[in-house]
Amino acid sequence: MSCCCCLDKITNPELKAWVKEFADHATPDKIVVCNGSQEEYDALAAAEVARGAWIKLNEEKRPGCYLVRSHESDVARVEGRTYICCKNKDDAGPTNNWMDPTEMKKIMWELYKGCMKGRTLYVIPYSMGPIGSPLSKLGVELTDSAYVVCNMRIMTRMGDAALDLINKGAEYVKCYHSVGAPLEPGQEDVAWPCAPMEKKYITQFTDPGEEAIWSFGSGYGGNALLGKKCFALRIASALAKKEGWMAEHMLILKLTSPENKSYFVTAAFPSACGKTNLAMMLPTLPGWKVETCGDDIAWIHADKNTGKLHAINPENGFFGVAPGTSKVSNPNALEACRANTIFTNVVLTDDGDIWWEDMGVPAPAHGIDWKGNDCYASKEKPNKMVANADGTGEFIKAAHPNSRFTAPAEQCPVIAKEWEDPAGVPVDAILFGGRRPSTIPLVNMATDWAHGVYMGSAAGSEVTAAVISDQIGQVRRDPMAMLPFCGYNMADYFGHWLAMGEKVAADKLPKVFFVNWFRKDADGNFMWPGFGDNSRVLKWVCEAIEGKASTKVTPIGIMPTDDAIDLAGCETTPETLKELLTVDVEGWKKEVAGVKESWEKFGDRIPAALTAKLAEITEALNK
Ligand code: TSX
Ligand code: MN
Repeated sequence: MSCCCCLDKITNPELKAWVKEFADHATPDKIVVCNGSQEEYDALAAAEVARGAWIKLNEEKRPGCYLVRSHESDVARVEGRTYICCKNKDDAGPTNNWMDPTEMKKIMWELYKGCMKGRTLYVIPYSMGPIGSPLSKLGVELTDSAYVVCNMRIMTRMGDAALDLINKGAEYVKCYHSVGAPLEPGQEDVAWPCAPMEKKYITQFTDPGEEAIWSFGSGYGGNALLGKKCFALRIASALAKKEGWMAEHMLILKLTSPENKSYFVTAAFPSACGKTNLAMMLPTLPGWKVETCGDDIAWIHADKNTGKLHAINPENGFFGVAPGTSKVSNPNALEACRANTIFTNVVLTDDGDIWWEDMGVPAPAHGIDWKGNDCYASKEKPNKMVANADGTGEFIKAAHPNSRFTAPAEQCPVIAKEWEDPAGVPVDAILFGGRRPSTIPLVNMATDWAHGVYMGSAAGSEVTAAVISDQIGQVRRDPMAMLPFCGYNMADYFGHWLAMGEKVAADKLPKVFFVNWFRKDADGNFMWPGFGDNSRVLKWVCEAIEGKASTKVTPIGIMPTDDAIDLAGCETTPETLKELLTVDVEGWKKEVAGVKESWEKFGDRIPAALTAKLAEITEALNK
């Protein structure tokens, strides 16, 4: 191994020794300590283009943009291969894969042996949260993937500024990542190296003082960009429990009323509920404005100065799902990825631009699909693509359903000026939600903090035909949208939520709401127009925060009266709204029973205050 002089930049002896130890074991050809500069990024991207792995997009249409196609087997997070490793299995809880830390380290250290042969070891120092904010946390990722380096540069504050802090002695989380595909001398590399499924591991070590992330075998998104799900959610949630703050799977938005009063709202929804769309929404209500602070993760602390809960977005970019992102659903996201963006697994058009399903523009006559095959506009439907050159035959998914754009947050046209405030933004409201075609009303406010925690624990989405067949119509619970991301026992996590309610005065706590944009009528049509019209619900949320909303007390919470949601200029009829705001008592009895059942796997670890809240709601429904 040619040990390069740039290791001299690492003056923290502990960091240097750790890098050297891993390099001696993984045996890369060389080591590069990343500085985070544009030049470094450009050179890495150019090298990937030169070896045929990346495609530079049309500089007029998509300046500074690239298309990458992953291996067909490496397209999403791998929950079955994701582990929480701590000494005590019960501390990981029944919803996480667990292995003993010593045993896992033995397995993975063996996998890392020689794994970077023929490759470069990149050292990525990074900050989750603005550089130097007291709420930020540092990490160092060692990786053999240039794709990871470039994506981490967009998604985190990466490079010299973070290294400076670590050199000065700041704490950091140690992260190993390898695609798990060593190159023998003379062996030609493939475009997207990765390991077979049985060798993939995404491991979080969560014992206090032992926090670390070891990832092997996958190059994709949440498996490989270790600052995001692995650090900012799994490791951070475990740290937050210990240190008295919260790491949540939440967007953060700033809402401004026509009276020019601003509110900060966080929201947690399971996947496919449109979190990024809500974070960047264009309100249809005149005079209302939504600006974005973050679209995926919120770190929340009790603030000593304001006495309120404050949220920061630890990320620096958006790693958004491409299909469905359109001028109608999210014009701001489209603008954010107009330039300086990495696209993964979308369609390449003949003019060097990109396309995906439900982009709101007709499919190109010809393109290259995410697998690298020719695809063609369908003759039958101009918004779909097929594999046949004559435009006939079955529709294909020309962009992978989990295809992504990696775009700098600062490019979002409605990024809030507060988005990098080192003190975070004061949280006025927390929304939970899910895709619930029946029973769950459009909006419902918690009576108190414990009720809000109950609401979060009950979140989930109904399983649709697109997923697994034997569960259609059933609710898949995803408490606080954290099921795949909580770094410890979720029953203890509910307890931590309850404890956070004690950290600030009751009147300074955010109000908690449950929303449902996805109710369907008997014919299967959506009853609520959603998207920008959700501003009508947010208006009521603000009125409720001010104590000026028109409300009714119901067995399930505090709800708008039938005329309390502003429908001016909205296609929804008052009759439909009334239905969206009716408590379906029989449906709710089943709902509460479903929540209770979802708690069974936690045994008596479920906090008593939550059991009491469930009993209270049940009793009110039976009255
Ligand atoms: O993101 C969505 N939001 C939040 C927007 C701020 N989606 C897309 C979900 C997939 C990521 C929604 N889909 C929303 C919503 O509020 N609502 C729906 C359901 C829906 C879909 C289409 C229509 C109405 C509702 N109407 C027409 O297609 C004309
Ligand atoms: Mn997410």
